[in-house]
Amino acid sequence: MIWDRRTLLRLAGGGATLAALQPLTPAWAHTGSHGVGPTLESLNGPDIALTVGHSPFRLGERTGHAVTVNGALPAPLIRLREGQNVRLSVTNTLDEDTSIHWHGLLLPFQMDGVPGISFPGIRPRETFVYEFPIRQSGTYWYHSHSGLQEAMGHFGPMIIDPAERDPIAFDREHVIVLSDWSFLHPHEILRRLKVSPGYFNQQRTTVAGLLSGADRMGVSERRMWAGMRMDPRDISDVTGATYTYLVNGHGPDDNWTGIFTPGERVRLRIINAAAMTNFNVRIPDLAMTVVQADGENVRPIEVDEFQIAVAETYDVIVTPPDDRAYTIVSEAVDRSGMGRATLAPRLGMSAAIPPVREIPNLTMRDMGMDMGGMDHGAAMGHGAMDHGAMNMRDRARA
Ligand SMILES: [Cu+2]
Repeated sequence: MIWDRRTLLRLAGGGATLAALQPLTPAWAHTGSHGVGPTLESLNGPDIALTVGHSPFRLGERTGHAVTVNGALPAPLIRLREGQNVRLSVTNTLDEDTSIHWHGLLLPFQMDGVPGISFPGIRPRETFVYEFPIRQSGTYWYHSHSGLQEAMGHFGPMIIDPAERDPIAFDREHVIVLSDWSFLHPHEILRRLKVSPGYFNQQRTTVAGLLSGADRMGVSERRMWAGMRMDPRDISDVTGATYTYLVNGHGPDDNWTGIFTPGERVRLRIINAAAMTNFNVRIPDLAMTVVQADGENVRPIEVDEFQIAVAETYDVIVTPPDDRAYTIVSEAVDRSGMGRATLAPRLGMSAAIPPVREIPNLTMRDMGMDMGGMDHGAAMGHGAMDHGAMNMRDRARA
């Protein structure tokens, strides 16, 4: 986790000046939010201080407004150990209430961080101290449960190491936080959706698409969807039309890179902290073995790709055999864009980036006309349509 700093120190010790260092540091060292470099800041111990506030957020040439924790998007990695006690002091420097919900953690309800339900929320310029024992292990995350702050960057990863030896063997790990960023304020996104539910959907079926065959749909099927006044490509409400899909707070062009040595077992802790986006995750030419889902170890299952719904976490093991780069692709389920990062033996490498695939047409099954119906994700109010992920998890847990 300290790889980059160590390298920079070594370079600096070798007599390189800061000016000379500048071009050596990759794009993601200069973009994103202040304070987030190649690795996420890690906070541990029994006492952790978090400050919620406003931060500028840079993506390409544009700078937007983010709500952050300790100035970072994603928020710092909180790393704890099963069996410890933790005190998390959260100070609110915003002009509105805030909160932190510890997603997936078993804790006394007063510490759950849902305003109006488990506590009153954290008023401007107040500090709230969360304190609870850590009774589990695994990959989790935390986020605001106030207003639309989570959509503006108020989320971060949390890892709890097991009290005993970890049954999952790995030589190295990377935390991969997926999210969706828009320069539109989430209130404005919501307003446009209320005016027109399909506002951000630029991939709807059309008469031209029907006639040319581009919609991959016959007249009778098309008529059926029209009869329901629905579109078979109504997959995501908010899309790549406004979103840039981020990996650890960095856009596709920034090429966030995780380092490996060929032959190592690398554990990727993948967290979907997006506000609205479900992703299909794959690493072309590299099989992934899912070993944990939502913090629970599962019987390992090898996959080429998996779907991760909003708020889910999956841990996978990859063993990149060769001295080459691999692209981590997190493609939005509606194929309106993708997040992209790289696994490589050294910085500055990249692999081929596959094009975004063709948008699928929904079927009656997706509409819940089939036995399955709504799934956990939707029932929890965290988003829709994670059949793929659920199917895979059912298999993994079987
Ligand atoms: Cu949550």
